[in-house]
Amino acid sequence: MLRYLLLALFSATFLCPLSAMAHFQELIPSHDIVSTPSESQLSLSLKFTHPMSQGPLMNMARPVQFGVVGPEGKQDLLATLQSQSIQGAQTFNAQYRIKRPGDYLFYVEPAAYWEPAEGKMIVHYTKVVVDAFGMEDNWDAEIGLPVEIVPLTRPFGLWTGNLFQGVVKRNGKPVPFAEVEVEWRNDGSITPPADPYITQVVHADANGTFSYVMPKAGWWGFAALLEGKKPMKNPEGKEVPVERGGLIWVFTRDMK
Ligand SMILES: [Cu+2]
Repeated sequence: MLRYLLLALFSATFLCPLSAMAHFQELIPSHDIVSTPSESQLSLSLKFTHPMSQGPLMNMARPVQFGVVGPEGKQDLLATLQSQSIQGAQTFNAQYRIKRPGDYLFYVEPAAYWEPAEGKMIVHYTKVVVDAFGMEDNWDAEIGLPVEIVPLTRPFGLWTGNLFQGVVKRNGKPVPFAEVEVEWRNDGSITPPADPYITQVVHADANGTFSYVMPKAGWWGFAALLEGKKPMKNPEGKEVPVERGGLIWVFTRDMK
């Protein structure tokens, strides 16, 4: 009996319902734009979840890389990660103080996640750009992640209804016709009328460029999903395919 209870609990916590298959690594800063010194103490939240469905959370092991590319160059911030358990899943938080004007590209390479429901390992290289004190000088920089979305649209200061465009790159080269999943980070105000509304899907064009108009205020996650060229071992030691995703998060505000 206990065994079944534990199994049920485990499934509820760590397996994903079929209607919420799109996993998104979240990397959400407390401010997307820093304009006053009081906003310069950022906190960043790292969760592996289903943003439009508001969960469930998947367990994150300690990330492989976490850092920022900013006016002082590249900084390793792995040691600043604080782990936190929410609904039985591990998540992370970090604090970062912005000291100089410029664009700060925060990024994470999470540990590979085993998704039994899809029979694959998942690695979502994720970034978010915070602009400080109006410098706007480096938002289109490439961090050099194995899969990365390079924004063509400046990824901050966006209105609701703006078009977001980016180029999907693998090892620095555009990926023609790459699939990009898009989700809005639901605050509870939207109930998707049917499953296809949970995750929007667009393809890049022949040059690897994709476009999406964001219809609501809040955080939008763009996930370019590529199949890794080499398999990876799952926790049982079996070779399985790897989903290598490149994600970027952008924030929109209503014009009012
Ligand atoms: Cu999931």
